[in-house]
Amino acid sequence: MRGTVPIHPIWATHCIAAAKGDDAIVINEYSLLSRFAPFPKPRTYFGTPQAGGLGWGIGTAIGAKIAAPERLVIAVLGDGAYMFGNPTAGHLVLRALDLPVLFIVFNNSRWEEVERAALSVFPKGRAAQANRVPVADLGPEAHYEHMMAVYGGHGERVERPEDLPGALERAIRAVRVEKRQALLNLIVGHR
Ligand SMILES: Cc1ncc(C[n+]2csc(CCOP(=O)(O)OP(=O)(O)O)c2C)c(N)n1
Repeated sequence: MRGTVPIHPIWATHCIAAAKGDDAIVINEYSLLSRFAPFPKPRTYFGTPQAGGLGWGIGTAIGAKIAAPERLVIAVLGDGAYMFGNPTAGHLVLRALDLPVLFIVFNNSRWEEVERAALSVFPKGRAAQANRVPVADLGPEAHYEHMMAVYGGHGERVERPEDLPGALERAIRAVRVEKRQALLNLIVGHR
């Protein structure tokens, strides 16, 4: 997994688990593969509730940071989940309150979950014959790291798996030491 390009979500999960520390609060809207990330301390991991519609993650991360401003809060989001979470408002609020959160966007330029559902129901349908599945396609690829230029944060795009540990270290330093929000735009492949 560690050499796979685009970055494999298992490698990304492994690197996040290694970098976050035991006390961090992780808000996971789908993309972190939690079976590959141990959470030894209670109340450090929050996944999407059954009632949650897409877009739950950003607001939840803001709430967690307000509740525990001294803790590192990491929001792991798919690009679809990020987009649905009203990111411009979310980043603005964090900046206004001076509460930095680390956002890690697993950017596969698609709603993979929707793609998977369509193909499982219609394995020989039109979607299966398309290079890019209609309705699930979020391309062309977006440069979400630039959102941080708008809101005074630290943004990086990560394409190579070997660059991820260093990028996580820099982003966590930006949040913890510089007190700036941060966003890593990880270009990832299929789960
Ligand atoms: C309000 C709302 N609309 C649609 C859905 C259906 N839905 C479930 S997962 C998903 C796509 C998530 O995309 P992304 O966050 O990019 O993760 P990926 O599936 O690509 O890993 C969608 C649209 C939903 N859960 N809630």
